Amino acid sequence: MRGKEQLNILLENPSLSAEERKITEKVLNGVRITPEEGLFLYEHGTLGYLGALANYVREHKNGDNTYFNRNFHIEPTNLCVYDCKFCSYSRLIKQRADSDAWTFSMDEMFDIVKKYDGQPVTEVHIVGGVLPQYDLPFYQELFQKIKNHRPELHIKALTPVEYHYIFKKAKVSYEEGMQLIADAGVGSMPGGGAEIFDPEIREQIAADKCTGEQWLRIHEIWHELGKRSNATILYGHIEHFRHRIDHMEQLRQLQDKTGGFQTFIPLKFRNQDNQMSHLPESTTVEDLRNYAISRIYLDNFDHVKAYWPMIGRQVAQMSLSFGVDDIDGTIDDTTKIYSMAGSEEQNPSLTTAQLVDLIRRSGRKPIERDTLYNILHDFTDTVFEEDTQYRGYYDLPVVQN
Ligand code: V47
Ligand code: SF4
Repeated sequence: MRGKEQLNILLENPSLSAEERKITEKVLNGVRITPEEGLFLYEHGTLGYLGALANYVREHKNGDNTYFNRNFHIEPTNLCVYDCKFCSYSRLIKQRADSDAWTFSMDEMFDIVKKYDGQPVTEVHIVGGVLPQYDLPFYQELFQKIKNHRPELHIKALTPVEYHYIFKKAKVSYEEGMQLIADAGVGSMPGGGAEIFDPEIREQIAADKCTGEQWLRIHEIWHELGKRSNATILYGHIEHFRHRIDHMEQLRQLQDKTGGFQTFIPLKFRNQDNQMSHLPESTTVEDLRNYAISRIYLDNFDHVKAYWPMIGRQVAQMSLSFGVDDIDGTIDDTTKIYSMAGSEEQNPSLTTAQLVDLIRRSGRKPIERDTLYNILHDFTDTVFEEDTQYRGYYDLPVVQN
């Protein structure tokens, strides 16, 4: 495998420092790195060095497989009772008359689901702002309606931010609430709302919503029900490297306990039209370094995802050489969170042919998965009739059969 050869070449390099050599040998032997070593990587790891380590881990776990799915989003509302400083998407309830505010009714959300009847999507991702009318009975009814209509569609819905709020309002415990949600048909939980667990940073950027501890507890209960979920980090704002390590350490420990996390999704802070717009965004080099360190640090996570509507399809493509093995889905222009925050992707939508092309032109294998990473189709040798408008950035020859 290329990754192993890269690491062996690295170890022959006489200019490798003693610390770099120690970490390289650990990674090669599948030994977990410590928080101090993680911090060393953030402070001293060059892009080339981190890429070699992360690519080894990626290929060891997933070979060249690069996963994607066919999905769409429903964002019930962009009004929110919370006021996260990084959020470009939400409007406070008092701004409900603004022309860019929306609140979908149950029927409107159900109409979005029906729009995909007969189309080969496998997942609906539901997440949005937090409002009192979207309470536990409302969501139970919505999920049941979707399941009755299309039982095989996987519902990936809501985060501990919403669950904490709706369970408190309904006066049910987290345990009771998560059971009710599972009974209503939710298949898995997306990774949002994690932001940064450190209480001091969290207080400054996302005061009032569920704490880091509560976020982790709700995932733990969900995993105990035999369900799977994702985890995110929001990085590149006021946090320091030590906060990123602390965040990943807490996830790594919970994963040791439950094994219920599937994917880690680093989310780059985007600075357009929010209360933290004065902060510069992280550079592409830092984004790639961050993907790589996440891949090296989270040795018990199977997958690392680059969410292309947030990072842009070019960097998503590059990230496949820095530990990433998943680039999310076709989306079909159904999410506004990142276009409103300044992403290069203003109307995020890729056809299956475009996604496949993007992955193949990075020299990897495009694999369609379902939400739980069951392989649905290997597109490595598929020739599409559709002429993809999109042209790859690494002009590797497209595999033909
Ligand atoms: O929790 C909001 C983030 C998250 C900004 O699980 C921002 O498969 C950067 O979690 N800059 C929601 N980030 C999205 C999310 C997600 C997305 C795709 C797939 C999955 C999955 C999960 O978006 C929020 C918050 O951390 N966010 N505003 C911003 N300005
Ligand atoms: Fe509300 Fe989520 Fe935006 Fe925070 S990030 S204000 S919880 S929509």
